[in-house]
Amino acid sequence: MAFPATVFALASFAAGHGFVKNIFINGQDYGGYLVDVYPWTDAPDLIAWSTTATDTGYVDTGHDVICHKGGAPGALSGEVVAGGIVTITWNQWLSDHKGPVINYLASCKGDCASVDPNVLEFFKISEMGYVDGGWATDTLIAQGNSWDVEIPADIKQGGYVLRHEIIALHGAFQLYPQCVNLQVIGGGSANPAGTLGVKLYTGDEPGLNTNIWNGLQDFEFDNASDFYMVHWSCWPTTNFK
Ligand SMILES: [Cu+2]
Repeated sequence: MAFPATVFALASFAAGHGFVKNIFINGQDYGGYLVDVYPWTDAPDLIAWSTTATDTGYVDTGHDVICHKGGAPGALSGEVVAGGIVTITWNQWLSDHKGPVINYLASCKGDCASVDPNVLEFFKISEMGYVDGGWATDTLIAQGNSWDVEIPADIKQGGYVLRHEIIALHGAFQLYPQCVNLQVIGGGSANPAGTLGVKLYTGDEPGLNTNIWNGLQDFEFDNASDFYMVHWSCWPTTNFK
């Protein structure tokens, strides 16, 4: 006896994690890279980076950390005024995949559509970890799988890659980065130093190698930001949560 095909379809869907399906900026709705559709079609030009992560799974080391597996720049860029908000919306997130949500920018020093991901130097602009008894991913789900990213008001105008990332903390750390091209207008003169994508994490951070499914008793949470690894501060520091 054969199982109905829908059983398998549902099973594979449930095993998936998520991807960014929309990016909203100042009333403009930009489509995300629909990794469940576009790899098999003639995908439209997007501000979102394409990936080959058709399993919507995680990455944890090497080149894939930059902008996920096979990450390649979008052909377009979303225009945002410095100090403005970029709202990232995922198609879904699993409530048991808990951990921080972190946002980085990297200057493209030119056209983001043709930038080499290996030379992008990312600086962190915001992060949330474990706050008031809940993880950032709980907040994301409560917000309809959405996250507002505030672009620093004082950075230099120009092309930037926004690297938005969820980290799930069970077993080996699981990075779920998603990249988007932005054209920042206005702004000031700040030009923060960054870190190559492959060097964002060493893999040895204690907070990244824990399994919160086994409980949190081994960790002190009086400074949640210390917990989850990232050893350089946000720009500007007032965005540090
Ligand atoms: Cu998973």
